[in-house]
Amino acid sequence: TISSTPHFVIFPFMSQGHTIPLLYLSRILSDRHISVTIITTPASYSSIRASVKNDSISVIDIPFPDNIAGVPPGVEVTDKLPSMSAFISFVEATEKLQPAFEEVVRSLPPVTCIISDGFLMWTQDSADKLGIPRLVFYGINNFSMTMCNIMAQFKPHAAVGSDYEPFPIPNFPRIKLTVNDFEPPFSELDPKGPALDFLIKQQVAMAKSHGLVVNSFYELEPEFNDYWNQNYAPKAWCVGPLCVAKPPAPKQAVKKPKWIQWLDAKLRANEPVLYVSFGSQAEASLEQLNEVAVGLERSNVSFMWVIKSKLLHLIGEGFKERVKGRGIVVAEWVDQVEILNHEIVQGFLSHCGWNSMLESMCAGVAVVAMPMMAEQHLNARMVVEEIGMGLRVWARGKVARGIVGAEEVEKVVVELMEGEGGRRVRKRVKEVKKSAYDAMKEGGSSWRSLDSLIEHICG
Ligand code: BUP
Repeated sequence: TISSTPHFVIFPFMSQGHTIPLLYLSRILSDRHISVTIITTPASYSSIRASVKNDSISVIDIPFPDNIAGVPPGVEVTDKLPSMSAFISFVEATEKLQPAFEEVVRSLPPVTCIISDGFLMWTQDSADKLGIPRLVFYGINNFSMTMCNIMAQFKPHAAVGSDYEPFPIPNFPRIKLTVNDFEPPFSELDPKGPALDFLIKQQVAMAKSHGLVVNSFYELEPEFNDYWNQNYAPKAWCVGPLCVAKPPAPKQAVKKPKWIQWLDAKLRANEPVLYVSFGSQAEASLEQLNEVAVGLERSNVSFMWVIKSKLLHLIGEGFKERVKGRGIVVAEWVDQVEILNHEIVQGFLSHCGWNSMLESMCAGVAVVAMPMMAEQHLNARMVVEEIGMGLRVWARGKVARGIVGAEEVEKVVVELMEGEGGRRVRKRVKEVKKSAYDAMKEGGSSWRSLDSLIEHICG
């Protein structure tokens, strides 16, 4: 018997930045009367279960086979992405989940559609075998997604002789790119190796899928969404920013975390705060963290720096003492959306992970862009040059992958929090915030786009 309610299986990649937006999408689908089953691995099970508990969404975990191949010695064996250095081997290890994944999907009530992360490319093969359409979740914007595809397929940067020379891409809207806008493998003039092979495999799988679910909205980057849809397939559907679907914090007075209490005190003192975080994956060097610390110390602005606990020891006790009263360092997992939406937070020094950028615009908070890896350099160009909601720090000599000096951090942070440039981008980000919410509300562009995507799948 075929049930009349559509049933979507959602399979996120096992890292925070890839899982969080798909949990929001699951809620949105559930609100649209689609029944949702999330599939994950045991390490993520309880946090996913807890965050969707009120939404009648099922969660199923499938264990990794005992030995995960390729995890380097010294890295804790886990079925979550252990660290960026293990990325390729981890992605390959996920292929071992394929038989269990297929068994689970077969055991469920009839599945209308599988939405899985682009990194889990083998799920395309499963979908083909099971005769179920697959949509690929792309956690990045249209601009970065298009660029990564072009770089892998056509290597346009082979036409230039230096890292600073813009290379030609036929009909590509406006932004002129140089090799310096990329990380390996595309920072090599002749990219090759496992990272490139991985990207190409991902694209081959994507080309067989029924569509791309993009966490962005049309009004934010119309030319780039049009460029993709006119030149590439399958169709890219903009259904974001998904963070708008984050459930509101509980009304009952649960005790506020100490960092929120600290922000409350800053609000009472009317001292605007810069929020500083480089995300859950980026691994800044000791040298870079020191430059940031000195820059923040000299800037004299109030700040909250959320740092991964394993890096905490790199920041000396002396620093925390010297900035006492003005800045705090938090080495815990925080609710970033809650912090960004706190009235007193007026700037975000960020690594430009795309979720962070969307969350910042939805909170109306301007950014200081300090990209570190993956497609973050492209995101930085997007938010600073195209959207105009932030200022950028550059490494000394503007070299890619160089160290951003303390003097640069100090200068740009002060400009964002107190200067004319800061006033300009703060005004702009408020406008962007409005269009983001408009896109997500009933009848808005992302709302309609999701509607037609559901229609396209369910017929
Ligand atoms: Br750290 C941290 N709390 O303490 P990005 C992050 N986040 O809620 P990244 C917290 O993780 P990938 C914390 O709000 C965002 O939704 C944050 O995603 C949340 O960067 C997410 O910004 C981080 O895309 O992720 O961590 O580099 O590389 O996996 O895209």
